[in-house]
Amino acid sequence: MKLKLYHARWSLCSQMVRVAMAEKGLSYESKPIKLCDQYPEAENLSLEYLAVNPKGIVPSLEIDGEIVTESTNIIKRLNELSGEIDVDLWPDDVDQDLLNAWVADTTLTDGVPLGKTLGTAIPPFSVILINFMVKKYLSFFQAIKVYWKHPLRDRGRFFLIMKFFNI
Ligand SMILES: N[C@@H](CCC(=O)N[C@@H](CS)C(=O)NCC(=O)O)C(=O)O
Repeated sequence: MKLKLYHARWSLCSQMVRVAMAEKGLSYESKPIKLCDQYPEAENLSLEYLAVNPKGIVPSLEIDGEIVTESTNIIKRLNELSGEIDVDLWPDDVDQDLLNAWVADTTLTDGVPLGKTLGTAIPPFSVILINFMVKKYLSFFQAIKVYWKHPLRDRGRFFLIMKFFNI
């Protein structure tokens, strides 16, 4: 079985998946993606990466050619695979509605307003770091490009605002 993980070093969502893979003892090909908030290359907005994940976000996992996106989906899917370590990351002997609700509450979920759940309360803290990176590493033109190209319109707007203001 061939696993390829598209991820970014500072990304918490990527980190969740990296931890899950380490816990299962699964080895994988690592494909670091230079995110548009820090790198002018903005690899997450490249045509090549958008073909993998049309939202232009990480992580994404390729399992023998099949693409799985969204950290929680990825972890659920990873649990079906056998690695070197026999561990159950998504137990089915517990109330699934409760488990799903708990996971939804602690995950960064698109469409949920920031601060509404525990998971969406985390980004406002990392905003300071992202704001710093955007100001330091993105030129004016790159910030405009991100604004135009980002498939998640809110994020494109957010990065552009960060270039000029402190949030
Ligand atoms: N709900 C998604 C969120 C993924 C996400 O927002 N990833 C961030 C890094 S933590 C990202 O790709 N940011 C780059 C961008 O928005 O341009 C998941 O859990 O996988």
